[in-house]
Amino acid sequence: DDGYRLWLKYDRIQDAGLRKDYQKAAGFIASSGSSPILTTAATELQQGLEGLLGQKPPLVAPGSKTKGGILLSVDATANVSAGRTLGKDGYHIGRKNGSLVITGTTDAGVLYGVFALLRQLQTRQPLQNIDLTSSPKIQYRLLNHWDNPNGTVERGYAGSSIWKWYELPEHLDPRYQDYARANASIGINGVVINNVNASARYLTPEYIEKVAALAGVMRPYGIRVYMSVLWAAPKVIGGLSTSDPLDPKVKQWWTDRTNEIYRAIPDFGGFLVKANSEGEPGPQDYGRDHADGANMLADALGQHDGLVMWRAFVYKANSNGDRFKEAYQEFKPLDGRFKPKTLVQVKNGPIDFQSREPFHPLFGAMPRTPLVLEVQLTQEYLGFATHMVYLAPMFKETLDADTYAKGQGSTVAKVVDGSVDKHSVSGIAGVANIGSDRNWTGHPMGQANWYAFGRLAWDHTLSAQAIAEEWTRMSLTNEAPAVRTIADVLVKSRDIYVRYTTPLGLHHIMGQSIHYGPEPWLASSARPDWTSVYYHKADAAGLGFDRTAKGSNALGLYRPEVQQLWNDPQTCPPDYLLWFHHVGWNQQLSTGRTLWNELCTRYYTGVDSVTWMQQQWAAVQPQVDPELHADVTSRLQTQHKEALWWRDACVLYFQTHAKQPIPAPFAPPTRTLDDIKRLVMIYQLR
Ligand code: BDP
Repeated sequence: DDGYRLWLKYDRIQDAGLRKDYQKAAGFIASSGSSPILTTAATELQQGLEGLLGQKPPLVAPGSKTKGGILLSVDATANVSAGRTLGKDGYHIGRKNGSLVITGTTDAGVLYGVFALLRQLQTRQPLQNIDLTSSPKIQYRLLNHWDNPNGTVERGYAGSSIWKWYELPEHLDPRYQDYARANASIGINGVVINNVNASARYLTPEYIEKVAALAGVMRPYGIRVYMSVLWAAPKVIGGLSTSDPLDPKVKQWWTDRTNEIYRAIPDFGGFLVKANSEGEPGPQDYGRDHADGANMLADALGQHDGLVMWRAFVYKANSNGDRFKEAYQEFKPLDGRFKPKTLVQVKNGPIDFQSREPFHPLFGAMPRTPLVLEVQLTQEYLGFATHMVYLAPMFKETLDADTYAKGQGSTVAKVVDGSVDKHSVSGIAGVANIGSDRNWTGHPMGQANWYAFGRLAWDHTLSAQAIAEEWTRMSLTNEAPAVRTIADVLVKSRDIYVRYTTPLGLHHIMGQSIHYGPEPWLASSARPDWTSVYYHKADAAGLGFDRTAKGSNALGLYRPEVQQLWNDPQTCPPDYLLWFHHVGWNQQLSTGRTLWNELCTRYYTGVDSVTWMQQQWAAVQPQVDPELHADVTSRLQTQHKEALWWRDACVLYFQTHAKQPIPAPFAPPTRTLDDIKRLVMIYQLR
């Protein structure tokens, strides 16, 4: 198994009895319509069932048969029962007159219902009394590709881009369709095709035609395409002397471009913008603000059914404050200024996709603006495609965090799904971990992160554990003990990664620029907030960034209830401790150990836990495809080697400040800090 088929393997069900039961329920497929999406739904169902059951149910005309088959129907007003209404794109799967009926409120709802039914079979669930209702909690569920026109992928670790721009629009790689299927199967309904550090190319007629060709592949799967746009495009390709959003010529240019896009792609999704961030141009270059820029684009979209997603990932050049606070300071005052259909896209945490961050303080702070939650599936700071890190627990940590914006229970999830502030649009974005590698994600287990993102975008109340089990059953094995073992490893993997890299709330101490491996000693860079010492603040007294009122007071950006959670070093959960406090080396923590001892304990047990992961993985070898199993085994070896690298680098470096021995029972590293610095240097040679 080379992993290409992802979680849509549809291998024949081995249990003959079960297969018979399913076959009885799937004698034929009748669809009430023939729109492109409904056609996809029927074909997907037919193909999936053929694989799983070994026989292909015929497609029959509606009404020609009633018993023992599967009926697909659209009913915009479908109400399942009192209190269980279906939302837009929702579905119900039930039984009626001896057949299974999949009802969607839209064509896409039927397609999602089809994949849900297939999932039941793939995970071996009974169909007798099936009565399943589900509607997406978030409306726009998007992948963000950081793909460049030359085929490279920013922060991509799974080969190059899947988009072959030079071959488009004439040649359509069959892979595009497989990509669309995979997304539709987990409810993803939008794709931003290019890097936020955007090229102006996509706005030219030549590239619009190419994007339109991709949109044509996505459309029958209920997926719309979006573009990241370069703010300076009017100057770069439009021949204008300015890109000032209030300049009439600039407005006209964007309006014309937008109309041109909609002529080619009538269901175009809209624009994603990174502006005045990390050197990208933006409205501030002309003395305007983010709202001026976003609103101008919203005007350009006019009557078209499209969105503007404006990113809040900003931190000013030469700021000498705390980077943690910058997006908040720039965006909070703009709340209420954004036009309808303009959303602000906010990363899960205030710094940048670290392995653990407190939730971004903008969540709950901009009640008049719909906020898109942006998470990262590509493991930029989490070991690329070599470390096994299942991200659902991390996404859940953010989604379940309580902002207290409208009292207790105002979780980030409810801010994002619009229920806290009664927004009618809602969105979530995952920065894709997909590339041209045969198995799509490099690390075979990285597929679980793509899968989990889609499932949580659809329903953020699902548990990380349940998603891990479901994915494992669909992708690796259906044997219960092995499923339990693998899901257990997955669910614990993120905490393990945190332990051997950045325990206790340490953050941003990784290799400069490359963001791989440890570099806690990094003290000079183009900006102070690109160094490590800026974030860990190790000195003779202790470790950690004081963000209380005595320090940067970033904590003050949160509601009092949240502040209370993190304000006191004695009661602050250890996982967040060094995010908010500078703690003495000998200070006793709630764990009963001193900071120094706890730090060492976490680094050492983190590495031991990777050994445990290796053992667990070895134990499921009989149940997993040999090629796939061997692939993960080898990656776990690298992970173990690099966990040791992280551990030794960090304990040896922090020891130069703490000036204490490695506590028993742990054995001090056998290599020196200089040995490790050399390793890091090798990875940074050009
Ligand atoms: C950082 C990445 C950088 C991205 C940036 C962003 O290092 O490559 O361009 O985020 O999100 O994490 O814009």
